[in-house]
Amino acid sequence: MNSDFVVVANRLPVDLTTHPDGTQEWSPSPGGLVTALSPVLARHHGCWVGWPGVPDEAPEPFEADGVLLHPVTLTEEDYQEFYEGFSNATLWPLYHDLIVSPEYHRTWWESYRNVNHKFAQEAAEVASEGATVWVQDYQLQLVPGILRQLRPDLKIGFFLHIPFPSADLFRQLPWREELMRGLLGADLIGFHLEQNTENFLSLARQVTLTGSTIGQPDKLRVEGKASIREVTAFITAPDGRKVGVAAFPISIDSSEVAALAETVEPIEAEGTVILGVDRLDYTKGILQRLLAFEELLESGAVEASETMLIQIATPSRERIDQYRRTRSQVEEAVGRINGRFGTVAHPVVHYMHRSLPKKELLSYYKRADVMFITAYKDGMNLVAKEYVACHGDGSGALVLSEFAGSAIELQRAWLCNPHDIESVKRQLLNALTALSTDPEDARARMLDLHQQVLTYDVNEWARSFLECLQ
Ligand code: ADQ
Repeated sequence: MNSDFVVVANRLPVDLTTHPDGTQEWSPSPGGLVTALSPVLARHHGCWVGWPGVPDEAPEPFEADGVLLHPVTLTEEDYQEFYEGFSNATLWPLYHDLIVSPEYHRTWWESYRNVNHKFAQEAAEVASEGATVWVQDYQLQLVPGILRQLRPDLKIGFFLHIPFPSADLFRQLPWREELMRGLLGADLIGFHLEQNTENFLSLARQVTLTGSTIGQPDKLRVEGKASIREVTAFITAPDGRKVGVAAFPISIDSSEVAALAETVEPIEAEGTVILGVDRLDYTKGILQRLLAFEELLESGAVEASETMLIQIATPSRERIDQYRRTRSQVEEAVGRINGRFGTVAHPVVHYMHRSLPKKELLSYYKRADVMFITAYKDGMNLVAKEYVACHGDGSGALVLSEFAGSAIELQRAWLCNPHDIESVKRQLLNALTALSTDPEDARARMLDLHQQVLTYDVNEWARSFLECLQ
């Protein structure tokens, strides 16, 4: 069956469960993106093209919650070179402003190109004549260009979920022209922020694509400037098409999260609760957060017997060296801080290295007096929005890195610079102090943030992108 609306993403929204008797079953794994796109997928006989998450598995296309799921098979080698290698050890650090050094390997790039071909071919097969195809994220930046060649009839959108770096950084990439050409296969390219969009436009002004036929030889024509949820900037692609570029800040299904939060009890905990929730990734600044907390305990500004920091860290990309290193640094710091300030009855840091069911996560958000987010760099950071969505009563406080995309919208959070430990300590203390000495101000801040998150939800994100694409 062919579809009028196709989503292409690295992962299919499914998990493979193995039962005790050895039988296996695919079950839907709902996330923000699925929630946002489900209504559109349902309306248009939609199809989701993606990798099911297990190397060398080749399940037949199947239906889940009314959406046709079309698996792309990745071999173990693809997984290592395309996913762990080029996507997560080259592009991820490059796009997050070199928090660690990107590795450039020609074999990884070849694998990235091959896998992008696979995805594009599968999408070309399932899309009906004139269909809309929405390609997601940094793992698939060549797909728009390949798909355009295979199927010039399609309307193609691309959205990047991570930051787009400054042109100076991007220009390091040995394969920058081909990657740029891949992206320019889309009709509309979306980023979270105006800043990401400006970075991309500035790059387009600099980069030379061999074989270009417009304007000055080999130079791209760039018009207009970045804007949010409307397209006022265009790049003329080498084949003469105008490609729209704009910012569409992603969000969560805010009213659903708020409603679900109403149904859960906050976790039971004594004293003041400070909470961190992240994938265990070096971009999230978890170690820096622990160090700031440790210094506050040391100086006596925060009282160990009355405070706890709960850090929930989802295991992530565990075979990549930098991730292993980050994990051991975090765990060492947790051990040291508890060794110095904890008691048997009260470990001052509670650390969980696992993923929690959504409802359970919400019970932590609800209880937390302060949500503590110190990412060095983050495309958006949905955790900040989830926390705010759970505090419609005005309780709680948000300490947020100014380098998280969400800081642009959540200006009334206690914004900190994670590279400056004094700034992190100061804003955590300011948040704690406001809760006890100026609760009215703290409440007004949280209600403002809540209003913002409820107004611009993930449905608004999908609607505005798709409307612009049409
Ligand atoms: P991530 O880097 O994964 O996403 P984030 O936006 O915070 O970062 O989303 C994480 C999601 O995972 C949240 O929905 C959160 O609830 C969930 N999560 C985190 N820890 C969990 C745990 N222990 N148990 C269960 N769930 C947990 C990338 C980009 C971001 C961008 C998003 C969306 O890096 O910058 O905001 O995509 O575009």
